[in-house]
Amino acid sequence: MVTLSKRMSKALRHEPYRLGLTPDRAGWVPVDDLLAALRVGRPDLDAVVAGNDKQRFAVERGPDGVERIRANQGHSIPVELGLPAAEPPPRLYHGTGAAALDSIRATGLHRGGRHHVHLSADVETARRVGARRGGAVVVLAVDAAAMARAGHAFHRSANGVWLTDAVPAQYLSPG
Ligand code: HQG
Repeated sequence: MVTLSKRMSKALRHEPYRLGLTPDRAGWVPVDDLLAALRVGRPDLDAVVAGNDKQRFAVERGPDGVERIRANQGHSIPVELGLPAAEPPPRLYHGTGAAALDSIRATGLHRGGRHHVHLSADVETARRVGARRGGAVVVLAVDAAAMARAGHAFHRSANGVWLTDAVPAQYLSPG
């Protein structure tokens, strides 16, 4: 299941074109197209969508009646997720590797290859995100209330990840 989840993430977020998939502007592809491209059966796909620890995928019936699927966040291909701006909780968290700390302190958080900087609502989740790469983890607190007051926009993905364009260094402190 983890392997299939990773293949689905890659197909829907990063490399649809290599698999012959053409997501629409909002990142949706027909479920049947994804099944064919990945050569998997519907029960396996449904199990990943339902069982995924992070609710990474959304399945729905499109306006044309065709069932479609997209990743809830994390794309590197251009997509308009259409998420409304949302008021963030006063504090958000970002987990990262200790090696990145000096650079982050100097220049703030950048979105890298993704569309947004990803922030977590709680320390525990942030720690897990930071631990993905192995090595020492640092959790930073983000003064989201001050950022919002200063006009930075926040969005909340369907699976509860907080997204923003960048976090200037002045809003960061040890978590
Ligand atoms: C770091 C996973 C140096 C940043 C997770 C991070 C998340 C800097 C890395 C989602 C920097 C980017 C996103 C700076 C940022 N100097 N390093 N100025 N600014 N960084 O993977 O937040 O499994 O693109 O700290 O659960 O780690 O894909 O972002 O370490 O929600 O669903 O640059 O990915 O979700 O790495 O993770 P990433 P992330 P999925």
